[in-house]
Amino acid sequence: MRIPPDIVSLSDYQRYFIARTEPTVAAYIDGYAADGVTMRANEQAFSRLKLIPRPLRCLKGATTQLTLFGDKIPTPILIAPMAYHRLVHPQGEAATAKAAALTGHIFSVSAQSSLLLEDIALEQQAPLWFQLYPRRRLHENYDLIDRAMLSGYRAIVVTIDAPVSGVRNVEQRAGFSLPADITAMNLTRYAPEEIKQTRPASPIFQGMLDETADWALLKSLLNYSKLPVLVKGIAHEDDAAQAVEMGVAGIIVSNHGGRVLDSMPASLDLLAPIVRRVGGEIPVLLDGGIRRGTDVVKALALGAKAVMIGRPVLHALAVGGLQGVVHMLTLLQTEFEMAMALCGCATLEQINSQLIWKDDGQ
Ligand code: FNR
Ligand code: LAC
Repeated sequence: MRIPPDIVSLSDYQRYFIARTEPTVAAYIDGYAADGVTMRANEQAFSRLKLIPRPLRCLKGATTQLTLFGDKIPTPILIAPMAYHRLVHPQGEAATAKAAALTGHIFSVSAQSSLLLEDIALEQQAPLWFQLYPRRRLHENYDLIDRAMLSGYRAIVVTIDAPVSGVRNVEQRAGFSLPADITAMNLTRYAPEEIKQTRPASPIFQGMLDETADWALLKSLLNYSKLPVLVKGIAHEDDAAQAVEMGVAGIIVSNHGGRVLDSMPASLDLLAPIVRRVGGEIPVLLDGGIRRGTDVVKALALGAKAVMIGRPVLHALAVGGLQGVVHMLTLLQTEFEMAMALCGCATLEQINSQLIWKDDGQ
């Protein structure tokens, strides 16, 4: 696939994605819950913060390298778990994994990937994490953890913020439904999760929520997994503290890209209290609205150890396949390195809250 020469930033990929993608699929991927209050807040939070650079510092030997759970990784920018990459490209997650391998980015594969987690892992060099939506039947969670471990995945991400999907009006208006040839391949071997609907007028409270994940289930997964377990979707500092007490290896501060509870604050705004409370004990990651290298600097300045990017990965996969994802990741990494250099930071440790402009006039 030829990449259009006027794609020079992540938003350019979004522009081409919207122009070229079937509208129902674009509605699913770029969609949000309800009115998009949270999704917009994610991006606005980044543009609201301003950076105050510190030139003339020594930049010799500058690097973006970090160590996460014992693995040395070249960049703090990770690929967030997203369902069904084959919606936008026939090679789906296999292409994304190859792009991750080529560029050294960790790729977090979704439980709802459109290829088997085992097949995605065949793109060996990619450092992979596996994301799990907790399932009602405990043994199925254990089976998924075993499968991920046997396939060489390095960590498990348990996503806790979506016991039900959000109010997906954008998808509904567009009439999105999953095409017949795309399924959550990892999950087809398990019996469908039955929804007991005892009172038709109340489908959510009387049916779907009877056996959703709770702290006890999280504890079971932590006891079972030999891989580090991160929890994705923590928003409150008390929950962060409880998760750390239980033994999670990391926390991903996230509002699911504004796709679940509309009216949540920007994920960037949720970050600082959580970092203050538990940042010294475990790595705290952040996702939601990262589109520029300066956004990565801002997230790290407020205490994130690393960040994840979501939609731009699917935009690039749709527009340019494997090369598109490599190109997009390279654009963001280059912007990040430029921003670090311009701010006077030679290492990730040097990115701190002193870089954030305190606008006393406001
Ligand atoms: C997601 N996200 C998501 N999260 C997760 O834990 N499991 C999943 O299967 C999915 N699926 C998914 C599909 C699509 C199409 C999108 C856009 C997102 C949420 C994702 O991991 C991440 O939290 C957000 O996408 C981050 O926000 P940005 O970067 O998209 O603004
Ligand atoms: C989504 C689900 C798959 O956000 O997490 O679409």
